[in-house]
Amino acid sequence: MTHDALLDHLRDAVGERHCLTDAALRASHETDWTRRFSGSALAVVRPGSTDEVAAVLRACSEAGVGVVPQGGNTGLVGGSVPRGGEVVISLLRLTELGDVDREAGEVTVGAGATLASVQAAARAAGWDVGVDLGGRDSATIGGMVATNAGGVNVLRHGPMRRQVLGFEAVLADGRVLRRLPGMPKDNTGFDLGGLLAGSEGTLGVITQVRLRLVPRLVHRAVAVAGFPDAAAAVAAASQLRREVGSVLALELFTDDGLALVMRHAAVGAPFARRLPVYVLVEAGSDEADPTDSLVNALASFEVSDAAAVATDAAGRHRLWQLRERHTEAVNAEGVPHKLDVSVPLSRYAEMIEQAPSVVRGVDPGARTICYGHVGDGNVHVNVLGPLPGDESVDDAVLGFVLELGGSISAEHGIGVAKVDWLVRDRGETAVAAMRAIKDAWDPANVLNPGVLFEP
Ligand code: FAD
Ligand code: 2HG
Ligand code: ZN
Repeated sequence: MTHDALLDHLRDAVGERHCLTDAALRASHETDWTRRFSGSALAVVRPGSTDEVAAVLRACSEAGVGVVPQGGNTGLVGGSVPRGGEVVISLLRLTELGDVDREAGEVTVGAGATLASVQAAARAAGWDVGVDLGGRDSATIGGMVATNAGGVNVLRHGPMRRQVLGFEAVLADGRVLRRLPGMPKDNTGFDLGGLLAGSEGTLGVITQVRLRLVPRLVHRAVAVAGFPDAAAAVAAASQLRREVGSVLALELFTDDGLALVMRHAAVGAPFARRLPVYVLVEAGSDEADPTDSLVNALASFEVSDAAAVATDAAGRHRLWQLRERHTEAVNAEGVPHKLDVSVPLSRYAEMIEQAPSVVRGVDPGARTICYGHVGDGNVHVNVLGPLPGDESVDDAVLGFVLELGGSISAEHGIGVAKVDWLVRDRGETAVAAMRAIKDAWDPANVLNPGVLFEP
């Protein structure tokens, strides 16, 4: 099939208005959030139903043209944008929110619904979504399942895969896999929803998700405390986890990152004294107020004058901004190399302290800013300076992570950014097993070619 014939099929499938070929209209779909990854698409299509998604996939399969699924385009490993010549299938019109099942604590949502919209619906019904992350206003549930997103509450509720009870997805050849609503107990062979979680658009296009919800918390308290070094901060985080039973989030950032956030996000310091490393902790409960146990635990830290606690919504939000706005503050300084990794907790402080010198070892002029979810052993190493295509700092940091016994991707996935590293982390046999699944589900490699595996 020629490209012109394919475009005719795509217009028939989704309607002329939703098949974008004009360069200006395609542009926002062709560059990722970091601006490190971009490519041009043959077209961007915006189907409005599962049937239209299926028609798009059938046409692209027949034409032998690759398809890049895209939700909110907040992914940080380059998997949501074209490499050159593919059709981008944007799921942003699939925003339907089903009624929240108040008894079961479950809801079925369209893949294009944003996390914030689902949180609002769940909260209005006395429930909440188990995963929360800074990109909530744009990140979609489909994208979050596809990347198995983690975020700030993994400690309590696990990543996105754990929230999936049921799903609907379209395979590369247009066939529809559906297991809706899905049951909390469903031992009927392979967990296909679990397999789609973390498949990064390479196995199927997710069109609906049945989510398990978690109880909405009535009492919440947030604190930020400063420490003289990463080892003291990690030790304090462990202590908070042991002593404050209702810990929901444990985050870490450094004074370099705080300075960036204060510069770009117009947020004030949490307290007068500046220290090299900070821990943000949130505790939450639907029964008892956790403030006292949090304050008691903080009082035992050596640097007890460098702590701020907030219980009201505005104060909690202010403290959270210090951590959440790192991503945009880093972006405001340049095009970052983002290395989302995890290491055993016993090596976490070493990772935070050593990452800048590992980077300087290959690029003396580069700047390194580290922050992350210390409760999960997850560090976000952000490097500013190297050109987007220069992978030397990526290689140095990821090599160091493997030496520490960690994982080269904690929560953002592999995308196109870490394809070369997948086999070094998981080994030949595991990657061959993944490849066999990919070949069985998508033998012509239509779905997201170049993501997870070499094209
Ligand atoms: P996209 O970026 O559009 O796509 C991501 C991947 O999923 C791509 O490979 C794409 O092809 C695939 N995909 C998208 N939709 C579908 C679908 N319907 N079916 C099949 N495949 C699909 N991530 C975390 O894990 N934790 C965080 O704390 C976190 N915080 C963030 C904060 C900010 C400010 C930003 C910008 C990003 C953050 N992220 C975080 C990364 C990002 O938000 C997540 O990866 C999110 O899951 C991506 O959702 P999305 O809808 O934007 O997907
Ligand atoms: C976060 O935890 C996100 O803020 C983004 O996962 C991480 O900016 C990053 O590198
Ligand atoms: Zn993160």
